[in-house]
Amino acid sequence: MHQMTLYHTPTSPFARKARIVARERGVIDDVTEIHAQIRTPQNEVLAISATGKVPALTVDEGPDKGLVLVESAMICEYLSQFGNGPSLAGSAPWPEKALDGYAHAFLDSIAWRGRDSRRPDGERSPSFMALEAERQARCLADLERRVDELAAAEISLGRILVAVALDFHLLRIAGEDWRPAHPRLADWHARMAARPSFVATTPF
Ligand SMILES: N[C@@H](CCC(=O)N[C@@H](CS)C(=O)NCC(=O)O)C(=O)O
Repeated sequence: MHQMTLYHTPTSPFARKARIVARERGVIDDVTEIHAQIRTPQNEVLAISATGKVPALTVDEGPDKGLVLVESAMICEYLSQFGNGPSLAGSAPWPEKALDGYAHAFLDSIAWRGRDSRRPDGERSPSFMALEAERQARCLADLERRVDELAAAEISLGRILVAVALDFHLLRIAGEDWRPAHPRLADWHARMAARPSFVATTPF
């Protein structure tokens, strides 16, 4: 018995990755999900981790009782020990790890740009946002070229994060739908987004 609590917000893409892994591995019934009030004094994560960040996972029963994990990669690796289905652990072969790292860099860029664009007037940095927009355009073009590689396996940690990042781009980068200019990537993304684990955690 491994009873766990997973702190998240419905829009956090990093937390969504962990929530999808819990579902794909079939361990979601052992996980209580808590919607945390991040960036407020009421943030529930502060009671278990000084980082205050989501995702955060506590192990409430079993041999690791008392363990507190932050960072989505670590949490996915922990969750992947349990359940069944394709391995979604960080100990995947190097090409899989490479895709996961790439997707993290792509997603970080979207998160930073999205955050900057929502700052009040006078606190935004147009040059920073332009640099991140260029990075995202390069990654989108690159991913469009790499669709055969993405489609070669049904699911993996890296593929989950690429698809989550593409969804997050649609959510946070208002007025820039990447799909028409990247039709093969859009088809692959639509198939990923239709998986029950994605539907159950959609931020839209
Ligand atoms: N590298 C971390 C990123 C986590 C992260 O940035 N989470 C954001 C939400 S998307 C957060 O909790 N922010 C709260 C804060 O900045 O106080 C991971 O992969 O888990």
